[in-house]
Amino acid sequence: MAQRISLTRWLVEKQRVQGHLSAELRLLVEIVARACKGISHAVNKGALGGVLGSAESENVQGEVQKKLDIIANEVLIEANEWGGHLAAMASEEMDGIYLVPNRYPQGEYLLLFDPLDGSSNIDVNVSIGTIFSVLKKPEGQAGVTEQDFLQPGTRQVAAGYCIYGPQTTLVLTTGHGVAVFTLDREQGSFVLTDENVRIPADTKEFAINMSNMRHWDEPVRRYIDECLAGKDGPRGKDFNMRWIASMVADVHRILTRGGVFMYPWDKREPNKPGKLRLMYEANPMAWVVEQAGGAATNGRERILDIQPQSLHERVSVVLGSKNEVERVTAYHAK
Ligand code: P6P
Repeated sequence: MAQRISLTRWLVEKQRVQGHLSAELRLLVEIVARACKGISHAVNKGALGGVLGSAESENVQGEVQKKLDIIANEVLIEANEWGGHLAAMASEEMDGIYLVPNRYPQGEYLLLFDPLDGSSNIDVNVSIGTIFSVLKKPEGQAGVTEQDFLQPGTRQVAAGYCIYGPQTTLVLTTGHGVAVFTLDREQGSFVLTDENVRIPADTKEFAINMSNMRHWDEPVRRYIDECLAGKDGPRGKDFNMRWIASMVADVHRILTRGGVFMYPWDKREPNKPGKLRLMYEANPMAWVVEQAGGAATNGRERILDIQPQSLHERVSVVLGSKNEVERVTAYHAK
């Protein structure tokens, strides 16, 4: 049987042998992974843990929070605030940034996360996940402000997600490809199960919420119509469709077998560029996808190049198999 490599050993080798990350960043990733283990445990209890259903409160997005949204957020805050590797955190579930309390040592990293993405799937036992992104605090300044978080996705130093599905799987990049770790519940540790993940450049599978079709812009309608036309249409091949409505699950499928994921602008909210959040959904997923040989744009420009204007800003997302993303982008350019 192939030797099992734990997340810790893999990170130590990447730090010590290949110099891919600092000791502080390694500590951060290990702590986030441990927090995800805790979240996985709470998610897996479901109704037995009294954690399902609404928390009867709203987040900054105006969305009703689920009990597990708040639990996951608290687990990540409590796991990360004392370690000395962070200066501050930001979360989909919190209006402003969270400064590491003065009683703890201050670090050089900024951690952003969507603590539990896909909340609408919690109560129906469908895969959900945690998405995280790590930036460096700008050099040579004492405090931290929201402005310090507003860095383009190209400045991330680590990013990934943990999907709570039939397996609990951590997917990570530090800029040297994508590695996958599966939680061994008996040992309580993440074990390397794949690395140097590659997304096929072509696909026959698209992921989009079709119920919004009448609201899409013309280029998106054209692309989807051509997929639906199948082998007798301009694409000359039949397409399959998947829509799990948990970004982590749709992205994980694409990382595993290719595909294109789209959450485009639609005219229901013309002043919002899209539904998904740039800083802690689109940027980390875009980096993982690019590191696996895929592409990620907002329909027109590379997501990672977007200069954020606010912490919770939204963005249109087209990501996955490179040749498909490039086709959608070309249709927008016409
Ligand atoms: P819809 C989950 O709420 C989420 O933010 C993403 O994980 C997912 O891709 C999308 O929204 C689903 O949106 O409109 O299909 O429910």
